[in-house]
Amino acid sequence: MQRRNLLAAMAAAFLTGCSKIGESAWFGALVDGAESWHRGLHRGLGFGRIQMAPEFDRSEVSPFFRGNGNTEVDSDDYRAHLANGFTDWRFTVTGLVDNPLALSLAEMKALRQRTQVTRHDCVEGWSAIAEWTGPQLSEILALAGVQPGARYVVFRCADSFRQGPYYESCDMDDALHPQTILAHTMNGADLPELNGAPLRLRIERQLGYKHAKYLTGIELVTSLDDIGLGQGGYWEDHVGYQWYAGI
Ligand SMILES: Nc1nc2c(c(=O)[nH]1)N[C@H]1C(S)=C(S)[C@@H](COP(=O)(O)O)O[C@H]1N2
Ligand SMILES: [Mo]
Repeated sequence: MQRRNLLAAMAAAFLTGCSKIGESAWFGALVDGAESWHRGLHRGLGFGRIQMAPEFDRSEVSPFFRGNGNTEVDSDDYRAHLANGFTDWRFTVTGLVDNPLALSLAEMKALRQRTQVTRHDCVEGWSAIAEWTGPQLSEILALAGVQPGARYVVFRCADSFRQGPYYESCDMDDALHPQTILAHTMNGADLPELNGAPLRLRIERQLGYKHAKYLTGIELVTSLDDIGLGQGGYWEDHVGYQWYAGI
């Protein structure tokens, strides 16, 4: 309905001339609507097939994978966990689930694992290929039993920037995608602090900032309105990055 109104408004605007584009209501609607168009188009192009991000050969792994954003976590709690190999660390699954979980790293590693060699693309203009291993997010969601009202997964992180802790979110389509994994292993070794120890999200059809590092847990929610400033992620809230960062 919204799209039909928009198309009608665009048609009307073209008929009457485009001299005042910036002032017209439909221009604002187009800009606001661009993100959902992107999501619809990105998903729609697959005609119902699951769209997989490209995977590479182990021989194509980049010799150096830089750290970006926070590359250390400035918290006593985190430093204590790092010092003892994350043995008492727990990954929590809360919100709209039948069975809230608190999984140890050993438990995460005991689940069925997926290994994938993928390219990370950062909006700041660099890319790197690495091999990632961890359970699929879908496996953890199945264990927890997602309740019908859940529409988004919110990813909570141990690190903070000036305005508060980093966080991210995705919808159920990306959450259940086969290449969406919680990686504890990078290029065959434990994930280093630089790249998000002990656990980071790999959400391969989206840009770098969606790949939350230093995970502490996830929350299943109906709406993102009450999470942070309501835009679904730290950079979305504070610098206006798009929530849907499909590539
Ligand atoms: N918790 C947390 N996750 C994060 C960030 C961060 O600063 N904190 N930076 C994001 C950005 S912008 C990118 S490009 C990648 C960088 O991952 P890397 O440090 O492994 O290169 O992590 C993303 N996830
Ligand atoms: Mo990034």
